[in-house]
Amino acid sequence: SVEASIPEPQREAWRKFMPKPFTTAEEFEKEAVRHIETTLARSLYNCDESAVYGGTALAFRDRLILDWNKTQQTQTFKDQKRVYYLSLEFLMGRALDNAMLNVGQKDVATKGLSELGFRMEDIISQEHDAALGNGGLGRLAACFLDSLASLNYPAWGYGLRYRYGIFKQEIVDGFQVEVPDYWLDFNPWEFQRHDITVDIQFYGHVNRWQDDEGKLQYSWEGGEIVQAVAFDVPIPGYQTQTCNNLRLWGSKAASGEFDFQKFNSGEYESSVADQQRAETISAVLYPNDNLERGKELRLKQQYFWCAASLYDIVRRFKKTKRAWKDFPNAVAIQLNDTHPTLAIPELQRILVDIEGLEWDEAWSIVQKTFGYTNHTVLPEALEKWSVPLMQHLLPRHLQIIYDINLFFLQKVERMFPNDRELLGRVSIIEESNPKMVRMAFLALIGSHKVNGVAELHSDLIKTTIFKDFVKIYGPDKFTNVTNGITPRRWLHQANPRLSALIASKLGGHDFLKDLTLLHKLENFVDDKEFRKEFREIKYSNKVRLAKYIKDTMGITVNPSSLFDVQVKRIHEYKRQQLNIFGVIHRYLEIKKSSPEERKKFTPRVSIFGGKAAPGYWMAKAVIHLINRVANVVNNDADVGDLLKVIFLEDYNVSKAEIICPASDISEHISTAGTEASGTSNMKFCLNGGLIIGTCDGANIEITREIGEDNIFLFGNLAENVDDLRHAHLYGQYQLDPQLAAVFDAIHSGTFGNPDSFEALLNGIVEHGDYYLVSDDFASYIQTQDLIDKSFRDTEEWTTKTILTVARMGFFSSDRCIDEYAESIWNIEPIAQEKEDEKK
Ligand code: B1H
Ligand code: IMP
Repeated sequence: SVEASIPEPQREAWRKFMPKPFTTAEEFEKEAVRHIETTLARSLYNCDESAVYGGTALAFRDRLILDWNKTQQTQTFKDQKRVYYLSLEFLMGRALDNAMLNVGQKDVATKGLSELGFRMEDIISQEHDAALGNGGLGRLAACFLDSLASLNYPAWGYGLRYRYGIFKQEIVDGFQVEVPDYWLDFNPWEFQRHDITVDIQFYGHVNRWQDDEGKLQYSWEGGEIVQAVAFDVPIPGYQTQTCNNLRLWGSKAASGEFDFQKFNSGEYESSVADQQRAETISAVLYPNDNLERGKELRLKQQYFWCAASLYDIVRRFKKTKRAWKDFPNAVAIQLNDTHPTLAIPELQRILVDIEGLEWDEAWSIVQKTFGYTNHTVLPEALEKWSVPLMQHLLPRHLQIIYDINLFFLQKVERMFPNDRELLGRVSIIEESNPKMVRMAFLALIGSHKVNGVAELHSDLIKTTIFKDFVKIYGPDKFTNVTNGITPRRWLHQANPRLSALIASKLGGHDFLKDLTLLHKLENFVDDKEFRKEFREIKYSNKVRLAKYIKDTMGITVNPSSLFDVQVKRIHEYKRQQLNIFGVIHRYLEIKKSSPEERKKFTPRVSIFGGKAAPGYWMAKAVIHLINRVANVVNNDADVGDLLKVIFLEDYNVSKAEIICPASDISEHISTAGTEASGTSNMKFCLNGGLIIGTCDGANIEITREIGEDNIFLFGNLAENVDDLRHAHLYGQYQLDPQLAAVFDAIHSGTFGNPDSFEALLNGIVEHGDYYLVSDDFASYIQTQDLIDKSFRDTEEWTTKTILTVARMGFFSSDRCIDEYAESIWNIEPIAQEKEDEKK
């Protein structure tokens, strides 16, 4: 059993044989070679880069596991309050480089590998990205895990172990094609816990009876059982012994479920089919970003994961033998958006139906335990589940949700008597046909705090989707925690030369643990030598990206050009269409100018990247247009180096690590009020790139921190968006004349058959231009011209980029996690033993 331990007299022997972590290149080589020979069964004569990657990863995993064991032991022993971060997405990217840098042994391993005849870079690039997420929401969860461990907080992540992560994107004839991402062929970073399994129930029916004291009792019976198996992923902190845990649940048929009756009576195939049906639950990540589709399998995923995680959390709590009312003093659970909202009725069910607590006592525990982070106000992304579906799949949970709603509405009724409309607006149940469960309302009602992810967004949720709830609960239930990013991956790992330059000026790498120290760089803004090195690093990062473009696409781009980058999920609200229309405008301007005039253009490379949800036709049309434009522009001899257009295939975390350090300008140009925060804006700035952006999400706070002179803002403000939309639909609509010229070019067939783009253009010209592309076009073009000018003044540009880096301290996910810990979770870090007290 998990709890068994070695008796005291025998522990001496154990301690004597405890493995010791390697510290020299030679010790590292010994470990790596041992793993290659024995764990992987490869030899001197058939050892390629992938085997060396395997040996290196396993050598580091051993190290992490030693730290992990110690960390879990300490956390169990100290029994401080822990936080559990529930997220359906963890977009981790590669683990090896991160592990080497966090434990501080990358140099040792680099030396070791070169003694074995391999280059570190080649070995690192053997690793398959762990891509269990769509975009910002999933990557935020990954940055949070890094910060939680680096700050020594007792914290676990809980997620699903998808066999297929986000699809791999291929571009075929300019169209996106989705290819399955099977990433588990060789994954040295997970540990299957054969002994940690939970049976999860679906469907069935509810029994109700009176017990001896006349109290109503409920039990949920029958239905289908699927087994959840734990897979643990170690999460090392940066330069600390803390190694936290990410527990991912895989699904398989429950042991009773593999029907031996059927098996023995010769129905072998159908018993295997049952097995496969169970495994389907954790088979694939839903590839939608900011979009909900209401599929039954998705609801099954959500319940499967919530129920397994809560069972595990409750089991851990019960080991401590504390009273139930103490549960919120031992456990904080954070809901990453509404996807884990079923954890709320599930905990209530455990406490009332299984543990026998009174409803009110249980409900007070539930509310104190949960916190809910909202990540979007887009209506199409707000989760709703149909009541009949929930009735079928989770009959007892639906009853509990109805009871939660009843008690809540009674309270509202007492506060605001006779306001029927208010009751209808705030009810968890939407009275539509079919009725729907509004998950955001359930999450809000079941939590003690609700937060948005940037100041504007946190204000917006209080005036739009949750307006009535501010009246009911008061403003203090709502708070803001502006997103952040981990400087370990997004500066130190992605841009080692910049990290080293900064360290040389600030006297060490302390800024990686306290990013506000970057402000000291301002002292060097006039230092000639520093400025030169700073520029050279940006240039060499651009050379690296140019080489990547050449190697993968065969297109030559000039690294002296202005690199203009927009990489993120393709979505109408993020407005890649605005960007590509701007590119077409630029192309038309170049074409109509004389050879003399052409010399005045600032050469640009417009780089796009990102995936469209497979069923999102408008987003796919945008990808197609970008590729058609690229085809024409890149092959037009009149244009030459003045403009190149690149669509990078299969944008993911490890490509972001190459792209972010190589941009001069990146685009964060969502319609104001639609992008909750954005986090790539922070990554580009931290790497000395400037941004063109709208007054949206975290752009606003970035501006406040780095200064208006160092950012290129344009476009309408969030407060004007509703009026503009209304005017489009009910006034006469005037297409911006420069945009009209762009549309004329598309219509005339400059970029091939225009039929493919009819819907895209019609959405703007005929159907109200919901995303305000035309309203913002003139201001966008003008701002791009300003950028051209500014970029030509190398000295001015250098000053802007250095000041930007120096002022990005606020956007570390460490700051963000400290805010959650203090204002929502009420948890403390675990005190670390000092070096000399160890042993
Ligand atoms: C964000 C999502 C999202 N907000 C539904 N909402 C999903 C919604 O699979 N689904 O159904 C998946 C993802 N993702 C992003 O979160 C915001 O758009 C960004 O602005 C924000 O920076 C990020 C992290 O807070
Ligand atoms: P849990 O909290 O019981 O789930 O424990 C999580 C993991 O931490 C287990 O799988 C153990 O490996 C480890 N662990 C928990 N308690 C102890 C302990 O007292 N000593 C050592 N390891 C522990």
